Order: sequence, then C-alpha cells, then structure tokens
Amino acid sequence: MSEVQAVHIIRAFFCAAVVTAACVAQDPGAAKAPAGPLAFPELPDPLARVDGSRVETREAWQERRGEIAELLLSVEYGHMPPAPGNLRVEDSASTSVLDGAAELRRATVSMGPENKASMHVAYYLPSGGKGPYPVVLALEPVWEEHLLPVAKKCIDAGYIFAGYERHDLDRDDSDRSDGVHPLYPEYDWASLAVWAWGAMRMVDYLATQPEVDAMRIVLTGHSRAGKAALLAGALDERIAVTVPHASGAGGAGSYLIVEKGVETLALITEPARFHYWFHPRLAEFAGKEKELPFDQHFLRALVAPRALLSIDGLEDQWANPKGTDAMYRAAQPVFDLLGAGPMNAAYFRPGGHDTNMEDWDVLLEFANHVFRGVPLTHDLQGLRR
Ligand code: GTR
Repeated sequence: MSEVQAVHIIRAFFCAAVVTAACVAQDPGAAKAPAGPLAFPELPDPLARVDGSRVETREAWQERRGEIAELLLSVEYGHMPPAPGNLRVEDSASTSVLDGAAELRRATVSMGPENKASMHVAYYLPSGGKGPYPVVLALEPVWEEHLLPVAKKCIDAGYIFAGYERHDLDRDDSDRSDGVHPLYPEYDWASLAVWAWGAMRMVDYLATQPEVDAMRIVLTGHSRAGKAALLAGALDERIAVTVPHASGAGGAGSYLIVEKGVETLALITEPARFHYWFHPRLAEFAGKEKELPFDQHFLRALVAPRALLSIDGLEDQWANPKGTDAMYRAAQPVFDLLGAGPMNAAYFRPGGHDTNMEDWDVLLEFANHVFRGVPLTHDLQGLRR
C-alpha cells in the first residue's frame, strides 16, 4: 500500500467517525437497529446480495457495498481511473475579495499521464482566522462573479468555498477526442463519471492545503452536476457530506417510480440528448426499466454511514420529486443498519429547477448539524404524506 493510499484510508476512517459520532449522539438506539423492511417492495433491495441472501451486519455491508458500486459503474456510469497521485499545482494566484473578508486562491492542477489532464481550481479562504476550515466544494468555477454571494455565505459561516471547472475534463458533449478521454482510452467512463472523478481530484488537492479541514468536506452540485456530486459522494469516503441539488434522473431521482412529466431513463438516454453522460449499457434499459437490477437508492446507500442531503423543488417535476422521495426512503434501511439513520436526509421546498440562496442556507444548516451538532430548523425528512 502506498503512503497516499494509507493516508486516504485513515482519512476515510476519521470522516466516517465524525459522522457516526454525530448520529450516534442523537440516536442512541440506532447502533443496534436491525436492517428494516423494504419501504417499497417493488424496488430492488440494496441489502439483498446477488445470490439472494440478505445483508444483516455492518461487516457484511462492506462487501455488498463493493458489489453495488461495481453494478452501478458497469451499467450506469462507467469505470474511472484511480487517483493519479501526481497532482501538480501551477499558476497559483491570490486576491483579496469580499471587502477583505476572504482571499480567493486560484490555480491550475495538472495530473495523470504526463500531467496532461488539467483543471482550473479555486477556493475562497476566510481572512484573518485560524483554520483549518471545513469546506463547501461545488462542481463549478466558483471564481465566476455570479457565485460571489454564495462565497460570502460560506465565508460568513466559517467555511472555505471551493470549486473547479469540470468542463476542462469533459466538455459536456459526446465527443471523446478531448478532455481526459484520450488520456485514459482503457476506461469506459462517461461524462458524469469524469466530472465525479474531478471532484475526487479536487479533494486530493484540498487535502494538501494546510487551511483545509479535509475531514469536513461537503460536496454539492446542481442538476447534471448534482448527479456527478452524488456519484462522487457515493464512491469517495473522504467526502463527509454529500448534497445533490435538483439532480433527478441519473442522480437522486428514481428510474422506476416515475409519474407524468418526469425525465425517464428512456428520455435522458435518447441519442439526441444526454446518452453520453452515461455508460451505453444504461440505454439498453430504455422502456425496460423494470429489468434494471438497481434504482438510484443503491447510489444513495453507498454514501452511508456518511451524511447525505438531497435538495429538490416541489414543482421541479422533470427532476422527479416523488421518485426522489422514494429513493430517500428506500435507502433508509442501509443507513439504519449502519447506525446512521439521521444521516440520510431529503429536503423539498416550493419552487422549480433553480438554486436559490435558501438552498445554500439549508446546505450549511445540515453541515453545521453534522459537524457541530447545531439543531436543525428545516424539516429534512422528505415529503410529508
Ligand atoms: C436537463 C436534463 C436534466 C438536468 C438538466 C441540467 O436538460 O434533462 O437531467 O441535468 O438538464 O443539468 O440543467
């Protein structure tokens, strides 16, 4: 095992410990809770192994977790390369912003074969404090002006606000001749997996910065970036809190529980639309969704016992609020089995497919709850029935 791998394993252990300590403190009975019954009997059971037997212990879940990850990567997202381990930080620049309340640090991170993969990165660091600070990491070029109010909100709450340009790695089209694709021809990853991999490389980078509390990283993204954020949070145990926003199909939304007006598997994988976000195998299930060996509660379950909050608009029908609520509930038995029941959360607010400042407040409220035990003021327990 390399030194880098060992450090990652130790970090993952501490991340899980931070979150588990928070939830055990709130729910003393949870540690002994048996795996609950399936909330939706029509959905595949994340706790049922391929051979039909059911996972009953935390130890057995680890193995099942691996099975699920492989299933999702081979059918839905494609496989990604391991951490390149050769990150190089170039063109660093720092400016004072937000009337001196923060420093904006920008850089280019290169990595991979001959360091030919590169992405623009940045983070806002609170001025004058001691740190290390927890981080809100977004799959966005956070230096763009429209994100300044979000940066201010994070800085005021005592968080670093970080992000990267995911289109440097994959331009969001079906052309595989640019970005990281030619550098890793042996990998079958599609766009969402590439962007998720970028988020993990951002965690690699942030972990080298002394001001960063690498055990308290919150990862978020909106819509297509929300799908990628959930995938990264599912796979990378260094991410303490995952917050997919309006992520819908391929994210926190269901493929099997779909009403009128929802973006279905068949619609999202149409050749003229977003088939290239996914492994080509997924499109084979268009119109045959019932044959899928999983639904997106499997992806949610991979985050357990770490913290997960999906945020969605009640009127964002295309992103499937009811199907997202079903996925939230159907993943609950896995969080319960791991003694992390309260770490699975879903917030539905009035409104559609946009991000508003209240959404960021709810994200910070949840992070403060997980990291600092601050009581919740919003109801994060899904749709009221
Ligand atoms: C839509 C797509 C959604 C969502 C959205 C976005 O057109 O159908 O799945 O990802 O784009 O990313 O803004």
